[in-house]
Amino acid sequence: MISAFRWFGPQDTTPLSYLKQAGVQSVVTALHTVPNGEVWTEEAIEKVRRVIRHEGMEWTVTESIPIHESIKLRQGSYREKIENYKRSLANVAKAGIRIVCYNFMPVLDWTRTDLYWKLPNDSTALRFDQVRMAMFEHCILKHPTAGVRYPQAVLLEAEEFYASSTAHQKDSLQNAILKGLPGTVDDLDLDTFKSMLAPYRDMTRQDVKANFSEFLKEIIPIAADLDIRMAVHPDDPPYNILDLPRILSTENDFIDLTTFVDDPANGITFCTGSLGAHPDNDLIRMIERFKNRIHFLHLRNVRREPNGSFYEDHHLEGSTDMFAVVKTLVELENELGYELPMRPDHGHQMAADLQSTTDYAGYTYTGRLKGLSELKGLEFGIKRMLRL
Ligand code: CS2
Ligand code: MN
Repeated sequence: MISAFRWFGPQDTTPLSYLKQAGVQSVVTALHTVPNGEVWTEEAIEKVRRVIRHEGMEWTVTESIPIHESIKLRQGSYREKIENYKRSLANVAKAGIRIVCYNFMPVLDWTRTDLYWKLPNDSTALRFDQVRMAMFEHCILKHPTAGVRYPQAVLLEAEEFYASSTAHQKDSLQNAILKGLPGTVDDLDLDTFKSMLAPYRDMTRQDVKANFSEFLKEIIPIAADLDIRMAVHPDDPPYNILDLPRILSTENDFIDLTTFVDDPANGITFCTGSLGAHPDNDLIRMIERFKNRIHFLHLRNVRREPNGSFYEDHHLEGSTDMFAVVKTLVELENELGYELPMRPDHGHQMAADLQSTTDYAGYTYTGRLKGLSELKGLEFGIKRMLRL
């Protein structure tokens, strides 16, 4: 596994020198200041690439070139946005960047109800809580279908929770869910958010899948010609929320992906944190099935709870057997004859992180450094054990 780390560009509070000191070879970044849907120019890409090179590392993975909502909906300016996407891909390829991560989640990227949830050791983690999500949808947003989508017991608990929450607690829940992610969506207010949900009201999963398939049919041949591997990121959480159709949550969804366009350039970001939040996903079987479609690794562990809630546990602890995952990946790399870039996906807020503020929840330096070290140590031991 090639040590990779996400960096949010020159505005990131974590300097590149910290990545270098952590043994990072592969920097994962994007042009975070370019609005979603616009073309990434050669000059702008080159500028960032040069800064990374100057520190002795390479920009090898783009995460993400975001997909404009009009493409997911296949409405409005989607034609122009697809053309822009193709141009961005061509420019990225010119800079020698060959892996492009993206996602196809309507409206939101990953979603959590708590960004600073206290762990027993006083560090904090990201958490998705079913009852708090129901409270947001049913009591704050007043989503028209929340009352029928959630079990009655969950709704009752959510209502009680809402009644006993302070204004500050309600605000922080709303902010956690609507938290804009760097380079993907902006921070949203409730009304804007409602207007973004509206176009999906009558769309089914099949509709969004069809739009995804159309997008792939246009993009993958171009990516293949440019020697770019597209790596779609799974939904997070891997099921529908807010009645929005999510289409990349399970093994069957990824089988569909591979059949839409049967080309290795049409690949996957294997994110164990996102996929692992669904109890039916057998991660080992998925690695073995998708093999050369896996172009980029996000390793992270979640601890699932019986009602669908989960939190981000230590990288080697939680509901996913990380030993089995890393062993299978090491074997896969051995079979493929090349290594995959792997970044620790999120980290706890701990130690020095507790004193500094980061704009990017989950992207603390020390927490991710701990994750990277543990994962690389695990890989080291497995390789020795397998005599590789
Ligand atoms: C990331 C995602 O922070 C994360 O969980 O894995 O935000 C990811 O960058 C996007 O979904 C990929 O487009
Ligand atoms: Mn991920």
